[in-house]
Amino acid sequence: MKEYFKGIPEVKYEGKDSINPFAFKFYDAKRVIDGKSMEEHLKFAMSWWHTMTATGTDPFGAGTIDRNYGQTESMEIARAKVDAAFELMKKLGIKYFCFHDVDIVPEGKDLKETKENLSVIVDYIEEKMKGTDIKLLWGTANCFSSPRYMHGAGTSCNADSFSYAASQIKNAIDATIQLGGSGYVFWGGREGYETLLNTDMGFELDNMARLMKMAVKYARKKGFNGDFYIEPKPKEPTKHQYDFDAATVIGFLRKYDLMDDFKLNIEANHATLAGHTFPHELAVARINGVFGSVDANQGDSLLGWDTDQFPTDVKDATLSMLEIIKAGGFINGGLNFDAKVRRPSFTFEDIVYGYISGMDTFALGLIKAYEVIEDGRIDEFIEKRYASYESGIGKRILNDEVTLEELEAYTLENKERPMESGRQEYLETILNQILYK
Ligand code: XLS
Ligand code: NI
Ligand code: NI
Repeated sequence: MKEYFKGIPEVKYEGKDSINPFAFKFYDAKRVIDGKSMEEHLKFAMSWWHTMTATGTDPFGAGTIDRNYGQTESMEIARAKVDAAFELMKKLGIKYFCFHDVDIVPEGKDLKETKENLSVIVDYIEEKMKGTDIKLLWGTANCFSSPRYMHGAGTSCNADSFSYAASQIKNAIDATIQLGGSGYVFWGGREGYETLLNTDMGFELDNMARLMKMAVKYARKKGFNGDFYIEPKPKEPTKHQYDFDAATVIGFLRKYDLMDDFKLNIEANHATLAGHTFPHELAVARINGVFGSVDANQGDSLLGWDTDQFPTDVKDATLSMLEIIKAGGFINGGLNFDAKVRRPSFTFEDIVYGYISGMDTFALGLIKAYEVIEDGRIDEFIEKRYASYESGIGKRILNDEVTLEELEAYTLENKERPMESGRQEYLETILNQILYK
């Protein structure tokens, strides 16, 4: 079998003092933390699009990265990509992957040909998975790149585009089921609008929900019992994306009665584009019972777009892992690196460095999150902060036992209790103490 990532050994854990560039400094897959190994906690996944397919193009320039894997014919390239992907996952010890239909196969001249291409490559991937412990985390359909989706897919004004998207989704669901995937993602790349001058927003959202309901009905009929996910993003490519943030998506799911089948796939860089933090979006999903999966990456505070960099911010990873742990960890979901190397980082080694840095960052985040939990001072502070609800009037409020009139009477009769400090600065020193010890 041809080797693509030449000269790159299997990446192993060597500890924090190692200077071997092809070793993990913090990710020790089998190390057990709170009854689960690190690999079970983190469920790292490889994104096919950024890792196997993206060439480094940007709006100002051509690709810098060769993703043809020594082949010239498109189906041969697709096959070689599968070989290279499995080699990379094995070398990195990554057990999951995620894909869009068009990442794994070339689009044919029509739907029929694309469907045939898909079936050939999905069979090949299935074959390749045998004898490995590599699994599909989730599949999805790219209903945003083709010109036919210029007005949207599920939200298009053109019923034939809606129908084409539905067909693509059907085939991507079939592929997901065939490969044993535990999730199916909707990311609404063109589901939004530029101007209300040409848009009936209510009509478009009703149609989006129709498409999702059809997808659920079809997949459940075919025996899929994994999760559907919506991946919120506020903008890019459209100005107003309908799935703006976690809270907006939850409102949509409730309105259209989709809460039983859908969870959220929270992406770090999308959170920051929405003016939130990644932990905030995770917390919104958690408290509404729809935390599902994660697209890990990071943006750049000076650039206003989805730069999809490999995550390197340990503090952010720690606070995010705290939320994920509180949400009960990953069940059907996992931690997909929706991240790509920078345009000048065009070699195969760079991809490996990208994954090593992302995996080590989240391994450290996991370790530090448990240290924060074990330390207990932050959780204890939060708990105590609400102590006025443990007895007296506070308890009666929590028990829904009082009315506005009763609260007025209580307030007239009683002296207000003194304020207590929020202690943010003190809590920040605790976090730093744990992060840098
Ligand atoms: C784009 C999204 C996309 C989804 C899958 O910004 O992150 O990559 O994860 O369609
Ligand atoms: Ni994503
Ligand atoms: Ni993204």
